[in-house]
Amino acid sequence: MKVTRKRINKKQSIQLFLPLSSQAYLSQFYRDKNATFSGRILPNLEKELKAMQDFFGLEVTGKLDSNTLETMKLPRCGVTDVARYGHFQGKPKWKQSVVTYRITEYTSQLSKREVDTTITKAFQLYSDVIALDFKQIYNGTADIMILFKAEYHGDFYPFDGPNGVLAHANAPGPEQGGDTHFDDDERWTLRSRDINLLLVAAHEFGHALGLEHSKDPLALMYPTYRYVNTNGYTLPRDDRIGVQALYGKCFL
Ligand code: TQI
Ligand code: ZN
Ligand code: ZN
Repeated sequence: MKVTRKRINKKQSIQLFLPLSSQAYLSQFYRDKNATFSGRILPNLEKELKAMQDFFGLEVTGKLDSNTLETMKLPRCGVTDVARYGHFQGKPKWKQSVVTYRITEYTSQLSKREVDTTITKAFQLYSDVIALDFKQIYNGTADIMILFKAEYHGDFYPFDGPNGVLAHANAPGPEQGGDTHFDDDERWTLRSRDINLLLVAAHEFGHALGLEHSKDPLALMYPTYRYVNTNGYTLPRDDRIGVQALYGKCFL
């Protein structure tokens, strides 16, 4: 049999490229960043398929059904859809539906009311997208104990004066799990200058809910501080996907 190779011009070659095979599509846009293909001769694509179906709001079947195939044929942006968020080892998370928090020591740089509303807003960024509620309590032990203090403040991680470490939070868990501490040697504000409390609190609560740092520069969990306008601020996409992967979506 004689094989004829047609010469293709540029326009044709683009069209030939566009409908990637399903497998190529999944491995290009849905590859689990932690998964390595070594040792897996045929990658199990069910997980990637499910991630893709979930992302596009399709029925999550893990099977290559016609809806899924059609969606794959649509033109798309070349950026991977796999969120670049991370979870802690063992994926610790809160098991209850209401997580309590208590602020035991306030900063003198803002009014108590300002701190309370800012902390509430930071938690709201998460409760808006997952089925988890946060409730402030004023006595006893809360799940998430919050304080503002400089230098030594009762744990093995004393703060370091102005700049450097701004705050830290523990991953979800019993005892000190979720506890969140703010370095009171920082200049805390609700504006763009100095250190914006809402942005740092929202970042720390990401840790307190089980998120590790993200590689997505737009993510709240990206490991460098960057001021963004906090009016009408909502949780960036990557963090939303990361936290929903742990707690599920909120359908309200
Ligand atoms: N504090 C670090 C942080 O929260 C401490 C830390 C490093 C950490 N790795 C962790 C805490 C893993 C829990 C789990 O990232 S920080 C930023 C940002 C800090 C940094 O003071 O360096 C923010 C606190 F992202 F801007 F760099 C808040 Cl928003
Ligand atoms: Zn601490
Ligand atoms: Zn962090």
